[in-house]
Amino acid sequence: MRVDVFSIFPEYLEGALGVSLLGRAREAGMLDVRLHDPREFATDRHRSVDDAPAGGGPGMVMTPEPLFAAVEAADAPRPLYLLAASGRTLDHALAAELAEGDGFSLICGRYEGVDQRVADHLCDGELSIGDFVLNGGEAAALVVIESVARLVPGVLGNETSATEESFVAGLLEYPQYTRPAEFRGWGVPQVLRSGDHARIARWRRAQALRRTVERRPDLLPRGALDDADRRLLEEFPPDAAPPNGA
Ligand code: JEW
Repeated sequence: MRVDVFSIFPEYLEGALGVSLLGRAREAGMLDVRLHDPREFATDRHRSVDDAPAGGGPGMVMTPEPLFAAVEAADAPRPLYLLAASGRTLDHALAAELAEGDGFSLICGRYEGVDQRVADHLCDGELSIGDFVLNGGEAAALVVIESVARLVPGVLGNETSATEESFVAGLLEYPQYTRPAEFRGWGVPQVLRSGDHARIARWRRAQALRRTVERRPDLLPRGALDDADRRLLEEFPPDAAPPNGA
């Protein structure tokens, strides 16, 4: 998968893209991330990439010429998205859609934003990562790349985990525990130490269901819980007292 990113702060992205899952995927040749600095395509003697807003107002706006030139020189893969707080919000379905393709590209703005002609005549769409304002598109680009790359077959080390986890199943994750079996008096739930794998699977699904109902009911289509789900929630009531009475 090829991902081209356009940013005046390529070093901001390079660090994060070089480590852990993304770094390994790039080294293994599964992920071909190319960073492009539009400032290299600025033509004035100060290498400017911003100018005053047309019509007046505070701050600066990114100019279209260096961005168009950088995208055209790179022959950037499509779709090409502008990161913006006003874009379509990224979710699992969009990440999965992008992971199915051979690549995509991202433009990171800075300042008060990017000249509208970049969105209108260069990009295929605008992407947001949530309803909050960042100082620029770089942090959002990393979120998009990480969420997509881990769905690309062969990028994640553990092939099964991306399909079993939350949002794929449409539910929040069940709680995870590890050793020690007791930490400062707080135990690992007894069911997870029982060795009864069928019961563990039922407990985990009950936890995922209850968490989703309580924390993110918007994720559950109305009437999504069937009778089997309701029986599971009854089998594992919330805050059940430990069997040993501790
Ligand atoms: C985001 C790119 C470029 C994405 C998400 N937008 C905007 C804006 C900014 C400052 C003042 C006014 C408007 C900051 N900004 C960005 C913000 C992406 C840019 C400039 C972004 N939140 N924020 N999901």
